[in-house]
Amino acid sequence: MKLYLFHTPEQVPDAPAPDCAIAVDVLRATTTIATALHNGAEAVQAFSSVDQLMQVSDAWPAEQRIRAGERGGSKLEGCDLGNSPLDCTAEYVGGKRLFITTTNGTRCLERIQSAVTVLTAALVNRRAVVQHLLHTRPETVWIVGSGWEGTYSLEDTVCGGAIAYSIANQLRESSDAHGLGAIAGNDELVAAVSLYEQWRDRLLDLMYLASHGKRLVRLECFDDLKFCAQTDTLDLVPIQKEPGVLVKSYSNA
Ligand code: 3SL
Repeated sequence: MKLYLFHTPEQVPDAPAPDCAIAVDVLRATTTIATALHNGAEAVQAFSSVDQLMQVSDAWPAEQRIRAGERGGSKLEGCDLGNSPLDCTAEYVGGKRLFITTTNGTRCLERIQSAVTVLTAALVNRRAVVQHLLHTRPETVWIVGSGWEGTYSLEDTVCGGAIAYSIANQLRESSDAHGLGAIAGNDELVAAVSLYEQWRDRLLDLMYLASHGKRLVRLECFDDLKFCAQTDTLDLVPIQKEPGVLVKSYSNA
């Protein structure tokens, strides 16, 4: 298994699609997706375009759909929700399909949707994603940060580092490989592991340091930052079942 980290969807090469590609948007799209599926949403359908989301969701029974839309951190008019994972309670999303569009996260998903397997990861479901990778052993894995409009983001990189750190440790422990040296596909991945090692006990502090964290602080999303900074709290893996549609899988499925 070789892991490659790309900081933004723009950095993803035009190479043949990998066996597995993972979209990461810790603040907040992939945390929201994991939370909605954990709390019983039937599926999450992601769109980069608002118009397309409205068009497709219009064809869905109104009582079985929720529209979540965010741009620049704020809720879009005409949507039921913005992009706060805290709004995705079991009472609200249970049994429903969440149609979602966000500034960067859903665009990132679209960029990698032709990979053989497509997953989403956040800090909250890091362990489940790691277990899924160790169980399925894809040969090539791309971990793709959503960033912010083409630029690097600390929170996505630290999550990629957290995934790689855990895989390297577990392979080392079971002595069927040699840790990071055996799995690192590019320099970005090694740097991401160092970032995680430095901040692993202060992830909430890192969220506050991150430029998008500061944007969310300006919008007073303090509880969201706290929720998104938690590690290994949700035991599920969002997996693409058809382009743009994610359903719940578990780590050993
Ligand atoms: O960029 C995105 O896709 C969003 O997750 C941004 S926000 O956290 O909802 O502001």
